[in-house]
Amino acid sequence: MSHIAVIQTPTEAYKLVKEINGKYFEIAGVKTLSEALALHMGAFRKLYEAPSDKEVKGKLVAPVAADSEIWGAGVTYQRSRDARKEESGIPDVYQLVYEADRPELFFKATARRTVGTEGEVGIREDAKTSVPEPEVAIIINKFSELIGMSICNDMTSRNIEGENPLYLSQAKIYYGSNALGPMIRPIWEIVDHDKLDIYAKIERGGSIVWQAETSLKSLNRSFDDLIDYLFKCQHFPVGAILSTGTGIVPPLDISLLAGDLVTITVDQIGTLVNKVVVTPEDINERIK
Ligand code: DO4
Ligand code: MG
Repeated sequence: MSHIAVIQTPTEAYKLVKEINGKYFEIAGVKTLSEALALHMGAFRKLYEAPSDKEVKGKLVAPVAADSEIWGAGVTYQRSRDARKEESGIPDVYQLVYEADRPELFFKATARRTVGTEGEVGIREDAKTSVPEPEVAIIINKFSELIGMSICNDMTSRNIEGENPLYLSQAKIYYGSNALGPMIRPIWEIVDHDKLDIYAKIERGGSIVWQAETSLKSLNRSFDDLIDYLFKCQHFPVGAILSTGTGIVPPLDISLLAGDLVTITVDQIGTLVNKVVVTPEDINERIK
């Protein structure tokens, strides 16, 4: 088993490597995920599968390149539709988009706005309720070929979105709102990639306060359909990462608190773990 991974080294912020048994190896001919996603899948696969004994040391980071874009799909599972109808003052939009041909797609994050496994995810200081959204992310090259799968936590300020769907960007795009990782599993290594099980839990002070599971079998759209719409009237010279929506939503009385641990596991892909911190309103003045 192997993964496409990104590590930080003393000289490179986002170095693309091949992970085997916890060790990282150089992939000759490609230095970043963007370079990989600018190649046809066959060409990249050849480079990826060529034997490499050049081990590289570094810290595992989110599987992105400096210029990666992360997008989100929404209301792609019945559970997401129902939870949103329950919390929203304007429930019809969710029912309509669930049934429509055109999916909900939104810009979620850049590399700078994304943390990897063991990074900290944020809950907005000005939100009353915040939830994780455990999702499968698909990695697509510039030719719209699906080359791998990863895990995304599409953090959401629930009451802000619930107040008005037009607040979606504020509910979903803020400092600390996106986690991706731990790595990318190449699509050619995954068996039945559209049937994987997804598990999530929130731990607080060592106890599980919420856990749930779903399966990609419950996804209401195909990956091909989502990719087709994502690539309409768009230019993705370095490919794109698309989080395919959540099928797991906590009940209304569960909200994340600082110190919580969110763990998302997807069969054959891996486990993404993130600690929750509060994103203060004046974060812009605090970080250098
Ligand atoms: O409609 C708002 C966003 C939906 C979403 O992120 C999801 O269903 O996962
Ligand atoms: Mg989502």
